[in-house]
Amino acid sequence: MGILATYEINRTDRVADIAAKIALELTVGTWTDLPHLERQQLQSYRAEVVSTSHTDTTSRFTIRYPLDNVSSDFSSILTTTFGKLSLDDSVRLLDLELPESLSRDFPGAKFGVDGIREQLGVNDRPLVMSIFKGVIGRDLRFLEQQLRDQLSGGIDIVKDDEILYDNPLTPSLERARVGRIVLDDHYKATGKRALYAITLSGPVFGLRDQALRLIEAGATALLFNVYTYGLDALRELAKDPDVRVPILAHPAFAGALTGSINHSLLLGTFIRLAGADLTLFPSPYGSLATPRDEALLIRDLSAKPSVRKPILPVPSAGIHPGLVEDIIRDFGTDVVINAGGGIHGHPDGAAAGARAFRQAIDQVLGRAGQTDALDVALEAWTTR
Ligand code: 1AE
Repeated sequence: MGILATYEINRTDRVADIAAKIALELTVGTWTDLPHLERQQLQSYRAEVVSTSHTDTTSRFTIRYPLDNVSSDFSSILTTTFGKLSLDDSVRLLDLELPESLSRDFPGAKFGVDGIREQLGVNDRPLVMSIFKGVIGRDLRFLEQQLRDQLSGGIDIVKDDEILYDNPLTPSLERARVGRIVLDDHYKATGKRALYAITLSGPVFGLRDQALRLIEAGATALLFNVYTYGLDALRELAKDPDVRVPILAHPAFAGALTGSINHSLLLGTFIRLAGADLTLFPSPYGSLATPRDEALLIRDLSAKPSVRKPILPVPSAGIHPGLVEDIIRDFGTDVVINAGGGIHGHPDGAAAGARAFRQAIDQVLGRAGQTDALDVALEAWTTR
């Protein structure tokens, strides 16, 4: 029992000594001997090195931290395991494992893969998500039309851009209200359910109230910039029984941490522990690429058997219909294909952009169907 943290350092000599020193420092809190420290006192609190290994140039070691050293939240767990240590450029945090005894405080996603699929009534293909684009400086009427266009092309989930907060031209509560009308109209006309994730923003202590106001006003999902608010903010929202809509975790700002924490830990393990239903991350294909092995690890960590529900990986950024084959090959069908520019930049408009993605999925899954919108997209984005 305890928390297991695995680190990497850029050296291969004296690894056992260094690991033991780190374990002691992160128990005692300082670098030097303390006259008042007693062997007895440390016995049940002392972190211990459980393994070390090395390659030609780097070493790894795992330290187990007693549960008694932390409280049941990200803040204390991350401070104990990688607080001051994160400021040492030569050390990288690779992995963190919490014992199942903490699952009451880290219950994970409310909906997960099955819950989202059930809400959307889609079980046999990847989901398609699109992102509002170019909405800053435009009013609600513009936003409403963009939403209608995206849905009419067959989108399952529409999300706000992460840079669209509460603002005078398109206030979040109005987006929730208008969005719900559009989603309901779409359902009446097509029998197809869809979700619209609204950016949850504003003062940190008011997030819960704001989430409840948005849901009351009609929000069917929330987009949350988790690394600007903190993992515990997401965990509290996801755990809250009154926040009864799926939460999409956006990776904004996570890149500020990837210098010393792996992408897969930040955007896979932590996000699933914190309770998001979808985790967005840069795909391994675009210019903003996540290293391929790390992106595939996020896929595996999202689905890994656990007491927590599996969540949906959302490889994003620079996605266009020509990449659908790669995405399905690498991520399978329990994935969300997410595009902003790849929808709105379609030469025939957003509805055609959405249709192109649905047509690409049908083609890759070997289903017959039209390819008119797809052909135009491929011409635009794969032959340049
Ligand atoms: C990594 C998240 C991607 C995202 O939020 C976003 O807005 C992508 O936009 P496009 O698809 O690259 O235009």
